[in-house]
Amino acid sequence: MRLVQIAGYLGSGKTTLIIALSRHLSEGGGKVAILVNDVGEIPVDGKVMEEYGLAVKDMGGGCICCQMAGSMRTTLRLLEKNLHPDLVLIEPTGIAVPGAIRNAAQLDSGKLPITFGPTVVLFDVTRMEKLLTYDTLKRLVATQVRDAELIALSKVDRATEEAMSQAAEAMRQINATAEVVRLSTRTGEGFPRLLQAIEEMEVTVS
Ligand SMILES: Nc1nc2c(ncn2[C@@H]2O[C@H](COP(=O)(O)OP(=O)(O)OP(=O)(O)O)[C@@H](O)[C@H]2O)c(=O)[nH]1
Ligand SMILES: [Mg+2]
Repeated sequence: MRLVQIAGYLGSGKTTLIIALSRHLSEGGGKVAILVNDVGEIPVDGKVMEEYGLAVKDMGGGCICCQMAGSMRTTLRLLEKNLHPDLVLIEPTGIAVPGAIRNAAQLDSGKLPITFGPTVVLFDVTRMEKLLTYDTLKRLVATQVRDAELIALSKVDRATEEAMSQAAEAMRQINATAEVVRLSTRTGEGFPRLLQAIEEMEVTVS
C-alpha cells in the first residue's frame, strides 16, 4: 500500500488533481483509494469524489496531522484490510502539516505493508502575492513546502511566465531539494510528470 499525500493550502487544487489522478490510475488497472480530511463538519470534497465513482474514505471533524492522527491510522488499517489498495491518495486539510501526517502513518509501517511515494505540495501561483505576503500564511505555506518531495505550481493556465518563474524561485528558497513542476489540471500541463512521480518516486522515511 503506497501512500501519497496531495497537500497544499485551501483551494490550491488538491481535490481536482486527486480526481484526475485516481481516474487515470484506475483506468490503468491500479486499485486506488482516497482518504480525504475535510475541515468543515459537512464533508464536501468526499461527496464530490464519490460522485465520480471513486472509493473515498472521508474524515471530518478535525485535522489528521494532529488530533485525528490516531483515527487516520485506524482508517489506513481498515483500508488495507478491506480494500487492499495499491495506492492511497491522501488529501489533508489546507492547513495541515504533511510531515506530521507522514510520521503518524510511519508508526504503522512495521505492521502494515506501507511504502511512501512523494509528498506533493500544491502552490497556487494565481494567489502567490497573498500566500507569500501575510506572515502567518507565509509561515504555514513554508512549513508545507518544506515537507514536499514534489512542489507543483498549480493553476499555471492562469499565470504569467513571470509569475511562474517568481513562484519557482520562491519555492526553491524554501526547499532547495524538491522537484518543482508546473501544473494545470485544466490543460494537462505537468500531469504526466506528476503521474510518473506518484507511481515511481521512492521516498525513505526514517
Ligand atoms: N484555472 C484552474 N483552476 C483550477 C485548477 N485546478 C483547480 N482549479 C480550481 O480551483 C478551485 C479549488 O479547487 P479544489 O480542487 O477544490 O481545491 P482544494 O485544494 O481541494 O480546496 P480545499 O479542499 O477547499 O482546500 C476550484 O474552483 C477548481 O475548479 C487548474 O489547474 N486551473
Ligand atoms: Mg479539496
